Amino acid sequence: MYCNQCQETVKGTGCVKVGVCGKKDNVANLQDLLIYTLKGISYVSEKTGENNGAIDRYIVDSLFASVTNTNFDDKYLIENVKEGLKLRDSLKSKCGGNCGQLPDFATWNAKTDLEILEKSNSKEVSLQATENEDIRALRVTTLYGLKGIAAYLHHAMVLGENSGEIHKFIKKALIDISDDSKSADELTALVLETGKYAVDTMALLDKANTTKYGNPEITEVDIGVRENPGILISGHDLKDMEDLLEQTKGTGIDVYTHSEMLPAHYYPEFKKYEHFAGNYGGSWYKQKTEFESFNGPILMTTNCIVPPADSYVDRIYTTGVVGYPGLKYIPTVNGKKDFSEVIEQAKKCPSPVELETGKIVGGFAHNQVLALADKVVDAVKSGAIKKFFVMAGCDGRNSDREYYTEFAKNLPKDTVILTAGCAKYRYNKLNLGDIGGIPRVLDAGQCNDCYSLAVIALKLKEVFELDDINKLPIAFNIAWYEQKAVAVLLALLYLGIKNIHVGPTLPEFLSPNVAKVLIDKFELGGISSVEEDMKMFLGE
Ligand code: FS2
Ligand code: SF4
Repeated sequence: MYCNQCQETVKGTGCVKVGVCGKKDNVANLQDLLIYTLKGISYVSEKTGENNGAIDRYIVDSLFASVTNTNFDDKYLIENVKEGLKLRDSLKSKCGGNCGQLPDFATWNAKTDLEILEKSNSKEVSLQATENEDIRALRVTTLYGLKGIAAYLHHAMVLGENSGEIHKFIKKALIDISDDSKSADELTALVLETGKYAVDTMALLDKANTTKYGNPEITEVDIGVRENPGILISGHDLKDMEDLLEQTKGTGIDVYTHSEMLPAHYYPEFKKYEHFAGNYGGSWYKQKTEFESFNGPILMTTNCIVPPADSYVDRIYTTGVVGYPGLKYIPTVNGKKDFSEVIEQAKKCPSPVELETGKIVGGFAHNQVLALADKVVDAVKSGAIKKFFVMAGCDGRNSDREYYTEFAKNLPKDTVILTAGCAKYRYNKLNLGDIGGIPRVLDAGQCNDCYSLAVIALKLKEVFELDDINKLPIAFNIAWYEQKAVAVLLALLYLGIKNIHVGPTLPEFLSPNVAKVLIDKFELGGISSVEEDMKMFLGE
């Protein structure tokens, strides 16, 4: 195995024996083979001009399954590869067995699981197969951006929104990153084009979420517990959230959110459920202790799942593209998910152990912030707000992320943090106060709601009649972990935002030359110490 797709990769070398995330070598290799299979499907689809919804869905879900902390199940991946080969070969039949010269990813085949495993271990399948480090870096940057796009597109599709243009781009990009004739310049352009489609996909998901569940609004979310037994739901899938709330109505079971599901509380449509009790715990990496003390069943709708501890392995369920060997899985049958097994188990469980009490405030997505625009603009004009800090993105296990807590604590009191994603858990319980009634931490929602932060920035640019978004009093100090954050970063670059600082470390998969291009063109930077960075951001 070789995997360097997330921030926690073993520094300088990538994960080679087992992932820091817990991914085993066979799973890492099978994920690479799945990508190889997708390249074959995309290639044959373009060659034959044939395409259909099943192929698009398959590509999107397979890319999503390979995102960090999503699917650790080798059997799922083997079955997925088999399905991909069938889809590819059904496309090939459209050219009557005469598709011309085809590359290996469009022709290879396997009859047994063992052959699939052997192929997954071969050199040509590895993402490292590209020898030139700059070409390799540009290819994987595009691929990781595509994985993030696919995750967001999956959610939009679940809610009935779709885009042929985005599917078309994903297939084209999968072909281009396999095409040896593409130059570094062409691949650099492809990386930036990936950013455009990341913006489009986040906009599509925003439309899907707000059309179905209303616009997020200012909401106080309880972080204590009630007396009933509960079900904890994590991940990003709002349709699962809705279905679980519907199916638990009147059962005496309370529903709590964990990690990235917290923003579900901000949507008007979910407020009607009296048993929607609050948020339990913090960000994804704390699940080993927090799932234990929760006492009831846990439903993982997307990443981030970590290898479960024995103390709760019998009460954690996966669904959608999430997988972990041995865990119970809730399938979709005739377009529906039946959570009755989860609910029945919850009835037999003790109520959750209280971890904390109080409330946190969120719901500052674009519609809500724009409703407060006059207040915000006045506060900027009067000097009450000197600067906004976009501190969105991901959280992670490593202690160096304490930087973000310290940074938030040390920000001057005339600054406001704009956040989205699980990065918020580093500072959303600090009680940083408000500025004339505007909270100093404005949480827009999940990581995909970084789109909201971009919409807010563009609106402020318009209100202040600026010709360049970079003239706004906004600094970007972003934390990344997995590939959705790569898509978000590429989206921000595409929108022309410069001087974004990314931490706790810059992506290992960028070669020195590719990193230099991003630094020169976009003034992309890393982080250093809180003190140094504070001076740098505040221009002192
Ligand atoms: Fe956090 Fe994990 Fe949101 Fe990422 S819960 S790092 O999946 O996508 O953000
Ligand atoms: Fe390592 Fe991250 Fe890949 Fe897991 S996803 S194997 S931690 S680089």
